[in-house]
Amino acid sequence: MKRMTTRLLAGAAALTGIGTVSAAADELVYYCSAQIEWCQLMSEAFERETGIRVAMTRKSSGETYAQIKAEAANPRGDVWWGGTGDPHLQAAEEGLTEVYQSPLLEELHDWAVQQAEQSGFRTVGIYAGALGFGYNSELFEQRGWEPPSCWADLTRPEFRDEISVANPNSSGTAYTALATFVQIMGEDEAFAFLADLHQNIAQYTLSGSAPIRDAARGEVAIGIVFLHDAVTQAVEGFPIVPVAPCEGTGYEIGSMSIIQGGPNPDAARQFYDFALRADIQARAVEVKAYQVPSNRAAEAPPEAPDFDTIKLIDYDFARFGSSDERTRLLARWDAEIGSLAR
Ligand code: S7P
Repeated sequence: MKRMTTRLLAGAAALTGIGTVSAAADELVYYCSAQIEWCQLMSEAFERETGIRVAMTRKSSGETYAQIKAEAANPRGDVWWGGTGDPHLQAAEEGLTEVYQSPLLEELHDWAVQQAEQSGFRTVGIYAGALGFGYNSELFEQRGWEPPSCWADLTRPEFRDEISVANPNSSGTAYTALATFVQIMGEDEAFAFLADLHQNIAQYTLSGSAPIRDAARGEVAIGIVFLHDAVTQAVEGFPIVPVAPCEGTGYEIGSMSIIQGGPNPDAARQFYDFALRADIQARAVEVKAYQVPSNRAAEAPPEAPDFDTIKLIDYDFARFGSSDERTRLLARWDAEIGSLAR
């Protein structure tokens, strides 16, 4: 309707010569940090329903945070959808995102609302996912290896150059892993573990889900990822076995934020409400996205990892989503792990 109105106004302006009508209300600049297929589904569904044209960019969580920060003096994006919650919380603390209380908040699980409350309503939970790893069972059989069941198993010498994980600067998944190890082991022990693990890392990827795609194709044996990303590869038919580590594990509250001062605030709020709806969240399964949805009326797909069977830690989002802590931990990772010889 809005699009039609704008077109009619534009047509009238052309006929009467009264100047131009801004097309701004007809557009949404959408930054997406979930898997590309889901990003596209959301973009196309929103365009189809509203007639608002969507310009989409897909980047990992840490990269999108950095882009929004770099653009803060002249914001280009309207809404940031998906990606792990920590960098959304950091953006909120730094005033890079806008306060908005959607009328749909009352339909959401407590954990999603808590994410909103914690940020002063500058972000909100849209899905949840538990961290873990997946291994290629065919490779394991061929090599006669015992399957890993704990984080500690990943430092076994036979896994040299057989593990892939992302770089926590670009990837929200890898930052969740870093914060998880710190919470399970204590900070110095976690960095000692990461240094041992480094011996087995084939590569630190840009994107958080790339490691399990590498494992699926047999380029490495193990990928450290969110469990739902491992499930996606298994559902695709690859010989991937997801593992919820025995010591316990962290999790993400995948989040959404409206960018402060973005060019199309009305369209951003429209998208925000749209993305919180149960019928929209339930469509994730169409693109094999198996996160747990935040709207209580959107059923988690049967393939989604069952949180009740996973030993989840009480992830400290306030600490690990704070600007100082995230900046400090990433600097320590760069100094002590990213700089190690390969
Ligand atoms: O693939 C889906 C997903 O695991 O990716 C998001 C992730 O943060 C984006 O990738 P990066 O790790 O590269 O930032 C998660 O929020 C989401 O569940």
